[in-house]
This record gives sequence, C-alpha cells and structure tokens, in this order.
Amino acid sequence: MSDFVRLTKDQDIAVITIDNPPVNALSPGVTEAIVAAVEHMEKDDRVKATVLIGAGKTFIAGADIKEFVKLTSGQRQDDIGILPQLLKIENSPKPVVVAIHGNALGGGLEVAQACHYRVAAADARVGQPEVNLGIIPGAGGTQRLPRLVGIEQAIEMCTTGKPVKTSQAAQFGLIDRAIEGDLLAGAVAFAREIAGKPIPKTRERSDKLGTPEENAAIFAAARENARKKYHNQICQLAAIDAIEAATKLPFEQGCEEERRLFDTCLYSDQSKAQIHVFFAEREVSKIPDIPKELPVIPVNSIAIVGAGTMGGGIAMVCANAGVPVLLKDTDPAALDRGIGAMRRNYDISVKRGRFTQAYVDERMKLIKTTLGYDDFVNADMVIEAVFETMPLKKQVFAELDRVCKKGAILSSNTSTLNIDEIAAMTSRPEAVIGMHFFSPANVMRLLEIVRGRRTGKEVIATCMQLSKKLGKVGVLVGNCRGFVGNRMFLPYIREAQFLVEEGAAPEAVDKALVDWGMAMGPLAVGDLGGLDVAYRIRKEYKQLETPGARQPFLEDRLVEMGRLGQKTGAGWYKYDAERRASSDPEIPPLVKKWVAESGVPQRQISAEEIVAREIYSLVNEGARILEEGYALRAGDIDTIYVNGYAFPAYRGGPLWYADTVGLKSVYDRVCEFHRQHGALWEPARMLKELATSGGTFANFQRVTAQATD
Ligand code: T1G
Ligand code: NAD
Repeated sequence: MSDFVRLTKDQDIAVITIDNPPVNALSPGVTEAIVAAVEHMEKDDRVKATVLIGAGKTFIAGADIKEFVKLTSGQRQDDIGILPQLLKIENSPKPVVVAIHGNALGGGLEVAQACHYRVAAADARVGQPEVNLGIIPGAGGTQRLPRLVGIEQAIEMCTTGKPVKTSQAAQFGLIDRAIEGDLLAGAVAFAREIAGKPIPKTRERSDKLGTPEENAAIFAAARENARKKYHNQICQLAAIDAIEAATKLPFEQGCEEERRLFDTCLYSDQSKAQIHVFFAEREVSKIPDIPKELPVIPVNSIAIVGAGTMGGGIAMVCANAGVPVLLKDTDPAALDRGIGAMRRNYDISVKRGRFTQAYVDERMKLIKTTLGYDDFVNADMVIEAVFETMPLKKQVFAELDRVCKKGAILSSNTSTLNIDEIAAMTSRPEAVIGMHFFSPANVMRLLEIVRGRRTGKEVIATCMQLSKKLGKVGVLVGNCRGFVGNRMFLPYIREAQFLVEEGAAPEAVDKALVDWGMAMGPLAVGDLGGLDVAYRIRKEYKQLETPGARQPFLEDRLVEMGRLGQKTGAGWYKYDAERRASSDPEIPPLVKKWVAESGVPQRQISAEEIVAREIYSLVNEGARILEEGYALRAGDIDTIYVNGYAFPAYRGGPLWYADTVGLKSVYDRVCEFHRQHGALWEPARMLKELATSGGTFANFQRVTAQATD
C-alpha cells in the first residue's frame, strides 16, 4: 500500500487510514491511494464493508492548494483529477463509511459525499470553503451536496464557505450518525449495521433537487444576495450556477459544467489573490531568526491594565480562549463600564447564536476585576491598554516592573507610541513587546506584534504562538511610528482629505473605494473610529511632518467644530440613533468655504484617480516599510491589510495588488502624483528598484524584522 494510507481490519470491517500530515490534504497520489485501498478490499471476501478515516488531528482538509498554484503558474500541466477517482469509490460493490473528525473541507467533504455513508465525531466540522480561495468545489461537490442537503443549504454552504458542525450536518442529512466517544469504534459498528443492505449512491438521488418552478425563485434570490454581499466577486455566482446545473442536468453533465466554472474561477486574478492570502496568513508565523522549536513561556493567566474600549475587548478574547483574566482600572465606575460593555457584546453574540448563555457565563467567570496591582504578581503576562499618552504608559510600566514576577511578559496595546521608550522604563526591556489589537478587539482578527530593540526571542515566539490560541492572525512588525497598519493608513486617509479639498465630494471618494472593493470608504472609517483619534495623532506628531509638505485641513476643521463622527452623530456624514449614515447637507457649503479660504484649485476628479491615489498611497508606504525592514515580507503587509483594514482578499492585499497591476505602471503613476502633488508622493526606493528591475514585492524576502532605527 502507499505511504498515504494504512490498511487494517477489524474482523469483517476494513479500515483505511489516510495519513498525509499536517491536514491530510489530497496531495498528488493520495486519492489514488485511497481508491487502490478500496479496490483492494473489494477483492477480499471476508470484508463486508470499509471505513475510511483520517490519521492525526483531522479528516481531509481538501485538495492540496499548493497544486493549484503550480497549475495556474504553469509549473504543472496535467489535471488534478480527483472527480474520476471518487466515482470509483462510489461504484464500489461494498459500502464505504467515512468517519470524520476535525475537519472535512472542500475535496475532503467531496470524498465523504462520494462514500456511501458518513459518520462524524460530535465536534467535527464539514464544509465547502472553496470560495475563500476564489474557486468553487471542483470534485463533484456542487452536484452531490444539493442531492444530500437540498438546494438552499447547498447554496448557503458553497457561497458562504462556512463549515457546519456535526449536529447541523446531521439535521441536513449530510451526516448519517454523530458518534460520541471512540470514533473508529463507532464507525466500525455502524459499518457492520449497514453491511449487506442496498448501497445508496449520492449521485443517483434526486429527491432533494426540487422542481424548476420551485427552484427558479431560490436561484434568483441567491444570485441577488450574492451580488450584494460578494460585490465584484465571481466565485459565489459560479457556485450558484453549478448547483443550478445539478438541478437541470444529468450528474455527469453537471460535473462537466462544474468543471468549466471551476477553471474559470481558478485561473482568475481573484483566486490567485485569495490563494496568496491563504498562504501569506500561514507564512506570517515563520520568523527567520526565531527557530520553530524555541521554547515558549507558558501563558496561563493574563492581567490587563485599562478596562476601556480595547481592554474590555481584549479581556473577552482571552476569556474566549480559556485564559483567566485580571482586569484593572482606576475606579469602580470605569470597571463597571468595562464589564457592562463586555456583557453587551456577549449579549449580541448570544442573540446571533454564536455563543450560548451558558458559554458566556463560563467566560465571564474567568474575568476578575481589581483596582490595584496586588495580584499582578501571579500574572504570566500583562497587556496594558490605558490612555494613549507616553507619560501614563511610562508610569504604568514602571509600576509593572515593580510588581510583576520574573519572567512575566509586559506588553502594550499602544497604537502609535515607541515600544523602546516604554521598555526603557523597566529593568527588563527583553520582556517588553507591543501587542497591538484592532478595534473591536473581540472581532478583528489582526494582531500586530511589535518587536522592540531588546525584545527577547522567546517573548516573541510566545506571543506569536499565543496569537493563534487567541484566534488572531499575529504578524511581527518593527517599532516605527504607527507600526505597519496605521503607518500606511495615515497617507491613505490624508489622500482622501486632499481629494475632497481638490473638488471630489466625500461620498464620491468613499463610493469609489467601496465600488473597488473596500468594505468601507476612508472618510466613513474616520467617522467610525472617531475623527478626534487621527486629529490627536496629527497634533502629537506635527513636528515630525516633512517641512513645507502639504497638510490636510478639512478633518481638523470638522473636529474643531465638534463633528467627531459616529460618536457625536456627525462627522463627514450625519448618523441616526442606529448609527446609520446619510449625506449631511451642511458639509458641501462648509467644505466649499474652507477650500475657498485655502485657495486649493478645484477640478473634476474621476473614480479611477481616487482609487489610484488611495491604493497607491498604501503601496508606496508599504514599500518604504519593507525597505526599512519594519515588515518581513510583502505577504505580511497584505495579511495586515486584509485582516485589519477590510482590504478585499480577492485583490490580495496592497502589495499583491500592485504586483498584479505591474510595478512599472504603479511606479509611473506614483511619479506622476509626485510631480502633481509634491514631496508626500516621493516614490519609495524599493518601488523604484523593483519597477525598474522587473521585480515584484512577492519575491522580496528579508532575513529579520528590524527592531528600531
Ligand atoms: N492544501 C495544502 N496545504 C494545506 C491545506 C490544503 N488544503 N490546508 C492546510 N494546509 C497547510 C497550511 O498551509 C499549513 O502549512 C499547515 O497545513 C497547517 O495549516 C477539489 C478545489 C484545515 C482548518 O480551503 O482551512 O478542496 O504553514 O496552519 O490552523 O473541490 O488549514 O505549516 O507549512 O491552517 O489547524 C479546500 C484549507 C481546498 C481548507 C486547519 N480546503 N485549510 O487549520 O492549520 S480546495 C480548504 C484550512 C478544494 C475541491 C477544492 C486550515 C484547517 P504550514 P493551518 P490549522
Ligand atoms: P479608552 O479611553 O477607551 O480606555 C482607557 C482606559 O484606561 C480607561 O478606562 C481608563 O480609566 C483606564 N486607565 C487610565 N489610566 C489607568 C491606570 N493607571 N490604570 C488602569 N486603568 C487606567 O481607550 P482605548 O480606546 O481602549 O485605548 C487604550 C489603548 O489602546 C491606547 O493605547 C490606544 O492607542 C490603543 N488602541 C486603541 C484602539 C481603538 O480603536 N480605540 C485600537 C488599537 C489600540
């Protein structure tokens, strides 16, 4: 038998164990090995049925995505060809029962659907997440799934990409039995029960395919919903087309149509971008100068200083990960506010069915509050989230250095302040690191882990690992102003103001970016976070601005007249009680007056120029960050923007997008903006070098993230 499968027997039941670590992906040879094993058992008369199970932590997590990269980059010519193999399993004269634990995703669930029965551990998850890679199921999933769960559920699973738990899958008819306790034993017992009975073949079923009359409205509604929800994207609509083909065509023809739609998606820029994001998100945890096997510091308790917007959210993240939290603030009212905000957030999650009340009660029990530092001595790690002023941060870290035990990690959630300056307040700068969560901390997946000049490698390794435990995407960044995300965001929101100063309506700026794919426009984002936050940062760093460089003035004016955004009911837009935005008739005359006073020439500005100036401001600053060494890889910057700034994954992130456009034309456009708008648009040296040498950001690799300059 091949290395990928092991064959054993439990009396009259054969057991095929798939073993292709780390996630039993259907790498070349795996499907063939499974089929060979099934066919081998067919010839053994003592065998009545076969169980298919995965070794390690999961069943099959899908096709081997690396093979798709080889296909679309031309490294591989031949077809991946999973589908024909699955037909051989389905046509087996002896029943094959699949036993699922961990995940059965994509091709993994398609293998399961081609088997005759499916049993699963209670905590397993099954799904068709292909749309997260910009593709659709390509091994018969769009043809078999609707036959098993019906049209609507198949559409839901294939367009959202969200896996479902065993209990739900059993309700849909996708799983025949949920197994408590020993999965293999339960699967073998099930196989013994069904052996000898007529073998159900999914492809022959049609009872859940509905009628053209019934289905017409379902498909129309699904398409309309997909166009709205997945703006600009092609794969969700392709998945709907393929499922519709299942209701109209015989199985084999339906699979051909699925294949045609699959290839259209796979060779699209959108899928290449999303597959880049998939691997980039996994690459961020690889730090060249920090060995994978470096021992980490156990973090079994966390203390948080400051129970405000961020401190409360971070406490929820820790409690959700099962880590006990000690939360400190200055007075009981502040603690009550913090706890109150957490309860409100949890209530929303319960209402949305994400958590049960019992789960929430358990989590809240993990959060203890305090007004002093007494119990901080027991904390393995501290996360500081007090007001963003250096004097207060220094005072708090001096206190932490005094009270915390040796070996404790001291981290700050600062969004702009110098980690080394904070660390210098302690006798243990090697234990100080930045843990920059994004608001709302209990929702946003991104975590910038800021390496100080003296931060110890085991402290970094510990925080990188902890970020995964906390359900975050932890990206290691250097200690420069605004780190990576916010440093790039400053020119992005500055450019938005300049565009309004030059004649674009605020709505036009935001609409251009939303049409292009951003979840929200830059001005609306300002209103969401509070225009006073960026205002304070502009004032705090005024002395660092390039002398004589143009400075935006509109948001300063808005802030100075108390228009701070959503929190004051008005900013660039006005907001109703539910914080729904609408254009504010007061804004155009205000802007007209301020611009007239400034003398900035007015002109028509196209949506194309708006998008180019916004996105290329991110690219240019991103290139500077890479050349200065504050990020390890272009993929790290893309991961930061996709997970922290709602940059569309189907565009791959700012630097992948620039590579897709072509760095020569990006550079030429930046040079044009430099000529038109001055020093702020000076092209980054790396952008110039890569553009003139035909290089790409994707191929740029740095050895270590720089600590500080
Ligand atoms: N192919 C290749 N490598 C994979 C992989 C896959 N499908 N899934 C994971 N890996 C690698 C990953 O890069 C990492 O590598 C290591 O495994 C651990 O992953 C035909 C067309 C299963 C939930 O989309 O969602 O089937 O960095 O860090 O957090 O119709 O991996 O260690 O070198 O993510 O425990 C559909 C993708 C494919 C699922 C586990 N399947 N995987 O999460 O580990 S398309 C998916 C995941 C398809 C068919 C279609 C997650 C996971 P390295 P990890 P994890
Ligand atoms: P906030 O004003 O909502 O909360 C700060 C809390 O710190 C208040 O409850 C205050 O009472 C408390 N505090 C002040 N001094 C204290 C002390 N000595 N001991 C204990 N508690 C004390 O502020 P926030 O928005 O949560 O920001 C906190 C930190 O997180 C800042 O450094 C900020 O830059 C950073 N940050 C904020 C965001 C955001 O979007 N709000 C995002 C990322 C990072």
